[in-house]
Amino acid sequence: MTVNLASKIQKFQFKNLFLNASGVHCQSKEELDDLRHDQFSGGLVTKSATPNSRFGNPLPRYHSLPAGSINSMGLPNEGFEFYLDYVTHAKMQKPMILSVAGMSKDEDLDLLHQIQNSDYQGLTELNLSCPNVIGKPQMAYDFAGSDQMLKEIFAFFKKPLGIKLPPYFDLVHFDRIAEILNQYPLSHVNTINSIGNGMWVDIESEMTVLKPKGGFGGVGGSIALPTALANVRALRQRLNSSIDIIGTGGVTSGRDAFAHILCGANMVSIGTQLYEEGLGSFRRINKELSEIMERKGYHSLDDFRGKLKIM
Ligand code: OXC
Repeated sequence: MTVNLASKIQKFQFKNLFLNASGVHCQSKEELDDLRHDQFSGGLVTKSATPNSRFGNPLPRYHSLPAGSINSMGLPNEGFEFYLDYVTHAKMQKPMILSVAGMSKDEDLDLLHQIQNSDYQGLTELNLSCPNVIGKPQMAYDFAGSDQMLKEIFAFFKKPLGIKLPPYFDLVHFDRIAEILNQYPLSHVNTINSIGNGMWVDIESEMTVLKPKGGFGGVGGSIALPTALANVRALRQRLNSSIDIIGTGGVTSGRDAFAHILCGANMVSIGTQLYEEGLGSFRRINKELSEIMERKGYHSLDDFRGKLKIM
């Protein structure tokens, strides 16, 4: 039996459901080219672009944990023009998502104006949830502010636009954010960004493992899987069916990807595991997911997407 891992966001067809998580292996031209040519990833997401190139936070700013990672990169990137040019002109092997993150609401609006006025016709994703920029709160935790911002954005932005969300932890917050997002013609939400402002301590040196922000950083990898699954599930239950979901967080195997799809994910992205294992993770996780589907007699993702059973 052959299984089909094809999926889509709106009209954009991906030959399989796997993406890199924004931030991992997607900053330089070489990294983006690697992803574009990799036959086991379905699409790619760029590093979140800020108006100008940035070095990001001081090093060390990434640390592997026993079951995941903690980072405080601080949006190092080549600047908006570089990424807009890449996604507009690179010979397409697969659909690409342009991720953007201004340092303020005005910068977000300005970046989106530039995309609206450009030749780019693909998917854009506004990152409202980076936990690591000093002095910049995670916008998507400000419900009224996010609502107002989306209102201003959709007054002029007519291209496909999704947003990257932080994890929510209270059912009331799922209700609130979904109620806001459902008012707007979003192409998708990408959930979750790393779990913000965690801490890891090296007891020998009695020091934090990260330098920026006094050692606080975003937690990802296996540790984040239960939170990611809950966010995918809770949002799928609440969002309009017209809004697709990219499940991000804690995917290290085909089993984890299968769980994300059962919770309702249309696409699945791989962050910490891609960083730790490299591009080969796409091939392995593809194979593992296909084997699970074969064993269960599923031909396509639609056979089980969102069909999580409750005990
Ligand atoms: N989430 C982001 O949105 N950005 C990066 N890290 C993270 O966990 C970063 O650049 O800090």
